[in-house]
Amino acid sequence: MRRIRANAIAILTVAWILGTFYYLWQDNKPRSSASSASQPRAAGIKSQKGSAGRVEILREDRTIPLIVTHVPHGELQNQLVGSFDEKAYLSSKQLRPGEDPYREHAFNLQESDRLGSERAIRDTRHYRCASVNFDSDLPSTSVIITFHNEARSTLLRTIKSVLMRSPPSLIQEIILVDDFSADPEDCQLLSQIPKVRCLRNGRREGLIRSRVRGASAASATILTFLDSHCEVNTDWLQPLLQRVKEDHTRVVSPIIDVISLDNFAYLAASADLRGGFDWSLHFKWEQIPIEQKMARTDPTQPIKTPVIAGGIFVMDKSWFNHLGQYDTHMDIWGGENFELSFRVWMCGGSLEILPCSRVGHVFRKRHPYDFPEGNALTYIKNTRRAAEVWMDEYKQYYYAARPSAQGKAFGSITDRIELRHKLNCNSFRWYLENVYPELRIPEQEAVFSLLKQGGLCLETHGADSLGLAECKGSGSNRVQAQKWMLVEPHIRQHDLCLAISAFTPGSKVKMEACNPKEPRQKWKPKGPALQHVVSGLCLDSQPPIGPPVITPCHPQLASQSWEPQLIT
Ligand code: LR7
Ligand code: MN
Repeated sequence: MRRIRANAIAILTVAWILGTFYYLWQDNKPRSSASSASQPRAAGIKSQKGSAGRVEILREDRTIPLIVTHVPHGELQNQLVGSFDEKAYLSSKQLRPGEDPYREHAFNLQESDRLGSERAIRDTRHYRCASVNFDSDLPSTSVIITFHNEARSTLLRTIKSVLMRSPPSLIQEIILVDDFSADPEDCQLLSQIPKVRCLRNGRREGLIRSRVRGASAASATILTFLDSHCEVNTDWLQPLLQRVKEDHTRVVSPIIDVISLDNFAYLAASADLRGGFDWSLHFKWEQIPIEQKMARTDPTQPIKTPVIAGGIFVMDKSWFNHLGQYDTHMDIWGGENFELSFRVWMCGGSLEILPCSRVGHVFRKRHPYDFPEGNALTYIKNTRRAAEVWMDEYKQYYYAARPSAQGKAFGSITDRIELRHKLNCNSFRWYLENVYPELRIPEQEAVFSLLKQGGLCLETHGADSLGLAECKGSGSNRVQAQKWMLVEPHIRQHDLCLAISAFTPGSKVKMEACNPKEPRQKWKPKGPALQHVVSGLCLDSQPPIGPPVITPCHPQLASQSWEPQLIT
C-alpha cells in the first residue's frame, strides 16, 4: 500500500516536472518559428533563432514581455556589417553638453544616439502574418535611401535594420544618395559596410531628383525606397516583393509604424488606414471605407490605397522607368507622392498597402532643413505641377482650396503632358470614379443666370419642352422657368438637366433628370455658344422660333449665341 502511494507520488512528481518544462519551452518558443513555412527567411538568420524570443522592452512597455524582432549576433553580424567601425562613426558626431537635442534634426538626437545602431523592436504584425508563405525565388532589390543632413545614428539604424531583418539574398545593394549634406563623410564612411554604396550630389537637388539618381544607378530589377530615419520590422520585405513579382504594375507600401520623435519608442500604427488627400493636396491617413472593412475577412490581404505617403514603397524598376520615374522639375520635398500616385493609377497600375509588412518611421513636426526657395513656394510649385498635369478640370478645386497657388511659377509641364499622352492614361474623372469615389467634390456655389438671346430668354415649359420667351425681371414669378444653374458640364434647373435627344444635327433638346454619367447632358461654353461635349454640336434656337435643337457650331450665329446674365 505504501509502495503504491510512493509510486503514485513519484509519477505525479515526474509528470509535474515534465509539465513545467513543457510550459517553459512553449513560453520561450519564438513566435517566428510558427512561420517555418515562409521559406525565404535567410538560412543564416534561421539558425540563430534561439536568440530571439521573449525579452523585456524598456521604457513605455517596461512590464510587458513582448515577442521582438530578431537581431543576429556574433559572426552573422560581422558578415552583414563587415569591419565597419561603428563606434568611431557615431562618436565623432555627439551632441555637445547643453545643446538642444531637437535643434538640428527636429527629433530627440540624444535618445537616438543612446539607442545605438540596433535594438529589438516589437513585431507589430497581425499574428496571422507569420504563417503567410512566399515564393522561394523572390527577386532581389536595390534599396534607395536619399538624405540631407540626416543624423548618423538614425541613418545607420535604418541601414542595419535592413541588413539584419531582410533575407540577405534579397538585398542586392543599399544605395545612399547624399543630397549635398554638410559632411560628406556621413555617407562615405558607410560605404565600408558590405552592399552599401554611396552617391553624393554636387549640389542640393531635393529628394525627388536624388531618388531618380539612385534609381538609375540601381542594379536590381526591383526598387525599394526608404526615408533615412526608418527601422524595418520582421519579414518586412517578402510581402512587398511577392506582390510586385506577381504583377509588376503594383506599387506597394508597408504599414508605416511610428517611431516617437521624443523617446524613439516603436509604436504600432493602425492596420485600417489608407492614404487620402483633400483638395489642397494635403496628404492624410484615413479609415478604409466601411464596406471594404466589412468585406475584409483576411487581415493579411492588401489594402488598395488612392495615394501613398511617398517615402517607403517598392516598385518594379522597368515599370518605374516606363511610367516616367518622377517629375524631376519638382524641388526639395513634397507633392511627388501625389504625382506618382495619380500616374500609377491613371496609367494602368495600382497602389497597395500590405499589412504584413511593417516599417517604422520617425514622424516630425517640422522640416529640419532649409528650402532654398522657401517651404510654401516649393510645395505650391510641386503640387501645382501635379494638379496641372493630372487633375484635368478638377484642378479648379485645388485652386479654390489653395488660392495662394494661383499665379505662382511652376515651370514648363510640356514634357509631362506629353508623357501622359504617350502613356495613354485615363482621366482624373476616371480616377475619382474608380479609385477614390469617397473624395467629396465640393458643391459649386450656386450661381443662377438667364440665358439670353437678344431680348429673349431660354425657358422651360413644364417638364419636357423648351423655348424662347421674353425675359422676365427677377421680381416676376415666371422667372423660375428662365433661371439656369450653370455647373459644368451641366445646364440645370433643380434636378433636371438640359439634354440632347440624339447625337445627330437637328436633334431636339429637352429636360430630363440629371445623371452625372449621362453623356447626353454634358455641355461646355464655346465662345458665346454652348457646345454639347460628345457630339460637338451647339445649342441652337433655330429661328424662326421653334423648339431648340443642336446644329453644327457657328458661334457667330445669333441663334447659337447665349449670353448668361446673372440673377442676383
Ligand atoms: O532636400 C532634401 N533631400 C533629401 O534627400 C530633403 C529631404 N531629403 C530626404 C530626407 O533626408 C528623407 O530621407 O528625403 C526624405 C524625406 O524627407 P523627410 O523625412 O524630411 O520628410 P517626411 O517624412 O515628411 O516625408 C514624406 O513626404 C515626402 C513628400 O515629399 C516624401 O514623400 C517622403 O518620402 C515622405 N515620407 C514618408 O512617406 C514616410 C512616412 C511619412 C508619412 C506620411
Ligand atoms: Mn521622413
